Amino acid sequence: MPPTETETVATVQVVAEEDLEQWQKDLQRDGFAVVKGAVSPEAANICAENMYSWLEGFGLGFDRNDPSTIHADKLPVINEKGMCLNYAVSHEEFVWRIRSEPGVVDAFRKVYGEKDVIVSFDAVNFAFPNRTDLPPNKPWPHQDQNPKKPGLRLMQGLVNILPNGPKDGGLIVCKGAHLLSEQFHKEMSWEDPIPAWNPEWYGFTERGMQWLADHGCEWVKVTADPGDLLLWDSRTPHYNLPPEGTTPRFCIYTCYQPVKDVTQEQLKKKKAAFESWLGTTHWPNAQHVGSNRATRNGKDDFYNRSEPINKPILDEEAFKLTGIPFIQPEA
Ligand SMILES: O=C(O)CCC(=O)C(=O)O
Ligand SMILES: [Fe+2]
Repeated sequence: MPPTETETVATVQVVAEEDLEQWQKDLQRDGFAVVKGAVSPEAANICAENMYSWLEGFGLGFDRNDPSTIHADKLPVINEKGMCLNYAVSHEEFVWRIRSEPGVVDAFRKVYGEKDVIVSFDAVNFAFPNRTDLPPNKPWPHQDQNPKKPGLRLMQGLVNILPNGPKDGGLIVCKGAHLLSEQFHKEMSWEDPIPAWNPEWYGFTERGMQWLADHGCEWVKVTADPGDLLLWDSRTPHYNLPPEGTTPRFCIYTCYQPVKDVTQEQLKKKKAAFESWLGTTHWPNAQHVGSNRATRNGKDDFYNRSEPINKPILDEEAFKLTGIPFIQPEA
């Protein structure tokens, strides 16, 4: 079934300007922001250890202390963008721990002005430097929102896990372009779009990039410490850069949506995804549900698995983030 469109509408936050924290002001003005220390450095460090152990646990030969083992043959399938999408990784305990960190969830509650939010069952990023065994990670500027649906509809997020300086790869955003998004899509609608795999996606062409430059928008590589939460408006053009030094770039994608923007049908789809340990995109409303089948050299990966190795233990608050408790009993 192709991914469906979502029914969410723009969410307007009614908070007086003087009550906003600095990062909220940055987010409104620039289309991105960093919430420093949303997760403690200790918790980020535990997550890093778990992420390395998870990779080593495949028994394919990857060893965190031996950079020569950074090779596709010795790792689960990770694409050139650093994304690992299968193997039920979206539901590993280390991922859920980050997703349910109060500093992360509360930032989204503030953004939306809503207490009841649900989380995406998103991918994880393991980007290692010097990956000559993979195709190059060429720029892939895009927005994760249907260009025909203007307004703020989704805030995206990721928790940065390792030190991430200017040369360490990771998120790069087009500053302020979220505010020009509607104008951009009106003026560029004549152009043949890059085929979109999902209606909630739009790829910027060279002409689109020129438009952004002509309108004074600059691209900014976001830097962060372990435990920082990076937020960006889904209308903000963005992609990620490969790390150029010796430090890998690890992150956990964490996107939340107000429950009120999600239909009962979508919540039921979400429940089914949770019960089968499947992932979604950044959209928490499960407009697209993925699979746990990675392919290696064109065949199903022998190392595929359909359950997380360490299943998450969700308390009441964390379980609410699945959306399941918001499903109304049938009349
Ligand atoms: O890895 C990143 O920083 C960004 C990836 C991306 O495009 C996204 O999460 O929407
Ligand atoms: Fe994206």
